[in-house]
Amino acid sequence: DTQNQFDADALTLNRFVMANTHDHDLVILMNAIATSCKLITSAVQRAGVAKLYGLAGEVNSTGDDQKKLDVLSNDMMINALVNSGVCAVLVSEENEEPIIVPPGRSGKFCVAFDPLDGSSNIDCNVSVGTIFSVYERRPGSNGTVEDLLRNGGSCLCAGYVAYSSAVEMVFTFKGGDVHGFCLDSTIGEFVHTRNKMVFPEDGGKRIYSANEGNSIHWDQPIKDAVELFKSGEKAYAARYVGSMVADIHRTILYGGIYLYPADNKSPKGKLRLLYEGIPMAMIIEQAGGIASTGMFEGKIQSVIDLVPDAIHAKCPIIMGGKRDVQVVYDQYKKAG
Ligand code: AHM
Ligand code: MG
Repeated sequence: DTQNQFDADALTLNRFVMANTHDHDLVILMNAIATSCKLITSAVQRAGVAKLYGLAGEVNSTGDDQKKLDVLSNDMMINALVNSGVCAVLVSEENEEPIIVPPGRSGKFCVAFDPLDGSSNIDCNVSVGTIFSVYERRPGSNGTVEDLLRNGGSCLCAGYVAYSSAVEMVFTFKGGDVHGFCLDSTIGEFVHTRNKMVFPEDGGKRIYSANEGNSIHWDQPIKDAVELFKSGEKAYAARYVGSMVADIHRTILYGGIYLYPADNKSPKGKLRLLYEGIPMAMIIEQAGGIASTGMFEGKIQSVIDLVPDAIHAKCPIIMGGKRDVQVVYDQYKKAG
């Protein structure tokens, strides 16, 4: 059997988006996002030779401003999105304030993103990622942050890109299936490689993923759940990259659970609701998993239902397959 390496009918991301929406502006938007992710790929892969490591704001020996990779990635995304002509408001992890696109170039979409997530991994070439979520302006609005401060049910589509041993985008439209696209560097396109991604039926590999260095600060139910994972008949493996995109990607593909819970130092956890929690929750749930913040006042709270009260609001995260998230819920129920 010879393998044909050339697909005369490649399903590129662009073609996939065109086939699945009648909205031409959304095709333009996704094209701009894909282009910025290709630029970020180039910057990540050339970071060493291009001297992109280190702190922003430093001046290098030749007197040029050194740009930290995450600042550069942010500029790449903002420039692509502003000039796409289809965006009204941008919220980036890197910008304290929202970016309101000037009227001449303004369009109907509002995009929240973390251009290069996993900051602690950037300078040692460990996997990093981009996360994004897309909303539409509310009727009558010219584009304000209020268009983004809505629950995840208003999110039109969401995705992440893992810059890793391969570069892969995982993307979903609201209510749709989850699809994977690998960047084929020989043609410079994201090509469809995973159809309808779903959590392993039986829960998959027994893996828990959390920064256990924080465990003394965790709530008792989280401590108990992790203890159960470790002491059960089939002990769980610990896997934690420290880049949300990489940890979530593995969790969907192999199974398991990812936690960045609230603790007594950070009552809302660490991760940001708008451009980390909601897009990942949408992807996880549409792949058949559960994305929760935990249990409050006897009720299970899902990430998707939360309304951010500020663009950089945080939320606790407990995401994964049903088998494993249920273990956490059970500990909350026990604790009452
Ligand atoms: P960042 O936005 O500063 O990169 O922080 C987000 C990252 C996530 O990718 C990751 O899951 C988490 O922070 C890791 O945090 P910690 O280093 O506390 O374990
Ligand atoms: Mg981040």
